[in-house]
Amino acid sequence: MSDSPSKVPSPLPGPKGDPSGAPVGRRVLLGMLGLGALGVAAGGPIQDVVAKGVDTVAKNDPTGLSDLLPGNRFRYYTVTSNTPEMDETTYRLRVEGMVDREKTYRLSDLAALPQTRLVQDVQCVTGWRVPKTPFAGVRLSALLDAAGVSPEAKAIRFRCFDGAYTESLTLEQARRPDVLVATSMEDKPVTHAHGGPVRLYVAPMYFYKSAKWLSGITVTDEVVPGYWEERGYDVDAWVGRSNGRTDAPTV
Ligand SMILES: Nc1nc2c(c(=O)[nH]1)N[C@H]1C(S)=C(S)[C@@H](COP(=O)(O)O)O[C@H]1N2
Ligand SMILES: [Mo]
Repeated sequence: MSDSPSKVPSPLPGPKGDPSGAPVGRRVLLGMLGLGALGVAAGGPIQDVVAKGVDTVAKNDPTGLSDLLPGNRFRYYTVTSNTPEMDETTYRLRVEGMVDREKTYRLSDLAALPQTRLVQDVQCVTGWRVPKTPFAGVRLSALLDAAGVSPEAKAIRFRCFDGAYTESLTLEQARRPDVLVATSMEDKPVTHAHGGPVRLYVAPMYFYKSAKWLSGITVTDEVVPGYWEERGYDVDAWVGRSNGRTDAPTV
């Protein structure tokens, strides 16, 4: 069962709580656990401490830092305790809302569409960055065009099969050529941990916009703030131009 998001206490005082503009909760907690210097610590002699710290974080940090593998460049985030696994036979992506033609895609349908590959840095809002990460898949704009978006539509709401996470984009943002419905990450199928088989990839924005385990794309007439956006992060999450950190260490 998924944790209900309403039961998760809000970890973030929001930007107004910190004059530097950086979200506070997770950063302070990581600092207390000595995880701030993790880029240095991972793989080093204090691995055990780090592992214990991660365990503590996983239990006490509702921001959902669930796993952090030394040697792996990514940190894994989830706001739920478990998420079902989906594959070729079970996975479905629903496109609906203010469109002429609602449609349900299987993985094979997505694979049959024109593919786009992008290589840019991944940047998490809490200050870690993974340089030059390839993502590939179908442009979100292609799925919107296929659906025929209503002229009154203004925004997109994304749903995830973890049952809890949501995200949002304006229609204009969603139509950018660097926004993908991604089926590949680091030139391999997106793994379950990274939100596979299909995740959103919003290249110009902080990584929280890139919803994992994507299951629904609803065209709406207004932006509905997503999971982290209800908890203090900017809806317009442009890297370097919103309330995330820009002084990110590389991990
Ligand atoms: N469904 C879902 N998508 C999500 C999240 C999440 O908790 N659940 N976390 C977001 C955040 S804050 C980040 S940094 C990235 C992490 O992606 P990764 O686990 O592949 O590193 O996923 C984003 N998408
Ligand atoms: Mo993040």
